[in-house]
Amino acid sequence: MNKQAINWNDIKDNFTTLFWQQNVRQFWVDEEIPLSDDKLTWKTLTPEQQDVYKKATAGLTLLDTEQGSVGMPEIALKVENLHSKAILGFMGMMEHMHAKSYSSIFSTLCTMAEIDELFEWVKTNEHLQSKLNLVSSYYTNITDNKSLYMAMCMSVFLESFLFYSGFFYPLYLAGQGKLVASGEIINLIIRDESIHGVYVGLLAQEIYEENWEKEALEKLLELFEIEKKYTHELYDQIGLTNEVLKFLEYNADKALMNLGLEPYFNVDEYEVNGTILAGLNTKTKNHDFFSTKGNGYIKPTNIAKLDDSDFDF
Ligand code: MN3
Ligand code: MN3
Repeated sequence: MNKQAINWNDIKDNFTTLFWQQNVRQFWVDEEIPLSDDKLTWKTLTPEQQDVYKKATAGLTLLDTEQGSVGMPEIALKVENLHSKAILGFMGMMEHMHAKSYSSIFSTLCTMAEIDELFEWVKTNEHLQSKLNLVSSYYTNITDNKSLYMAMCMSVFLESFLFYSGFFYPLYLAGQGKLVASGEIINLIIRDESIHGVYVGLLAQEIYEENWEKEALEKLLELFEIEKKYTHELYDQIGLTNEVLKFLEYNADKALMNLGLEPYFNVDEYEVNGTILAGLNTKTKNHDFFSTKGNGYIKPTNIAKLDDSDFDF
């Protein structure tokens, strides 16, 4: 079959350009966020608090590694639209930036021995490995539209739901003025994941056929069972497990909504820990995730303000 070149002068939908531009505007590099100020705060944390922080971000490193190396490339390979492939490729590149940025945090806060130990923990943690294996089994078995849809659902579950057990603690501390530089990186990552979840969710909705939502919800609940165990393992030692689980339910609903599906847990915003929501509500800071970059990170491009109505297609 003859190969088709991508033609950016012939775009047939009304969201490709918007998502391409927004992804490019949000581009950031970990080396541009100075982290050394966090060292002082780090020393004031208890060993348990440090343990949770390290494991939460190390777990995120594993998920981003897989999303950049397998998830985004596999989905990009299987979608037909050339512009979608381009956008997914850009997003996959950012996954590698995310994974790399956690290593910048580690090298600021931890010794080399601690870092080695942490990556060994990731490799051997049962719950972390089993949730990732479940997600990844869908990435590597795309054979038709249904399996492509399910792979997209898993991608949205990963980015809009599963990441948040890891984001919780950095947001929680940043909300109290602790480790704010690392928190800034987390905020930049969350802003990326937000747009990724919305975009892959839209691609999934384009190929959706009736009754596929049943299997999607089943998988979400299966992931939630693993996530509960993971959350207990991490957060029991600092007594935050129930708040993390509530936050996970809240984000699981967001993931379902990104896929155009009904929310399942129906968690109201006020049930979520206020410090976390303050950390998430990027509008209270210098950046909202669809317009500029983070505090102190403004690149002089032609930045246009977007609002929710830009995403009604
Ligand atoms: Mn990522
Ligand atoms: Mn992502």
